[in-house]
Amino acid sequence: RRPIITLEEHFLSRAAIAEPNERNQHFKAMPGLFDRFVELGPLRLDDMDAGGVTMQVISHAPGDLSVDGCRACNDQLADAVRAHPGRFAGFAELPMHDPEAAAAELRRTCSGQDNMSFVGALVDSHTEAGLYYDGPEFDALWAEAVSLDVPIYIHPTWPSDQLHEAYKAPHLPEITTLSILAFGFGWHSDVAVHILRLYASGVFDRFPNLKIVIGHMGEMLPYMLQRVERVCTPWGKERSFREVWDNNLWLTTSGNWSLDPMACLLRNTKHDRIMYSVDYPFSRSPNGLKWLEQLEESGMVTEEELEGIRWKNAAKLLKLDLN
Ligand code: GRE
Ligand code: ZN
Repeated sequence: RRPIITLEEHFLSRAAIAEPNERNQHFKAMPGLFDRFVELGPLRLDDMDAGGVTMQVISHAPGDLSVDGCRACNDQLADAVRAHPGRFAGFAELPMHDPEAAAAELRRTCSGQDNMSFVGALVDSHTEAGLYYDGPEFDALWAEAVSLDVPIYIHPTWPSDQLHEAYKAPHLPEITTLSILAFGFGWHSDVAVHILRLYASGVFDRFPNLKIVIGHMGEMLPYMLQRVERVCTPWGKERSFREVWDNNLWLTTSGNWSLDPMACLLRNTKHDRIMYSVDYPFSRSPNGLKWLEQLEESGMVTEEELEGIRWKNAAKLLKLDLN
């Protein structure tokens, strides 16, 4: 069978369950999710096998963890990666409310110390307090990522209190508000806005080799790319948004099983930037496989491009050797 690597695959750590965080309650309320979420063994491997997935790059779920919580979470994940070589790899969880500690944890998990060999980090799009990462205090983290040559995956997270307050519709049930504000739409556009903030703040001028990954077919940016390029020109950065798009950003398909956004992506994004991902356990590998088959049948990509999307682009970015 041809290989598949997926890289937006989540788990919920023992540390997260131990730290009081009301957002974990959202996960408990999702039917059939919790058992698969906390597990790093047979249920996950069965789903991978059913969907033809060779290797999952596993990361934590959204929700800020303390500095100690992140360490414990990463230690738990590292054990699972060591127990399943060739099937599991790891993205670190970082305490983004403390950028220096986040940089230190990236170094600990990705530099081969402590018997760990993570391939990057996946971080929430903002801290629980609503802080984005475009301030100079995050330069220490970007510098560390560049020096280790590992990507940082920016993943949606639950709306901050400010966002929730601004967008809530008081006449709608809370779950409806949340689905509009979070997984149905809002947290995707929030990641897109975050990328624009990083660009406008000159992060990619200061760190021209920084590698950022975003999921869900590019979090709406491909659809808006031409307008962003036009409107962002006066921001006066050394590099255009297009240069950043082509050189600093990678995209995954995570749980977005339609060929429509893919058609847009294939038209305006370099094909070696596109990487297949499932978004387990929120989405299941067999559903992703069906989508991959539709993509193949559609004739939208060549055989070689399909291999890139299935695993080669990820293997190159993450320096993964499947054998
Ligand atoms: C995701 O990771 O994409 C996700 C969550 C929580 C709910 C739905 C969802 O983290 O898609
Ligand atoms: Zn996800």
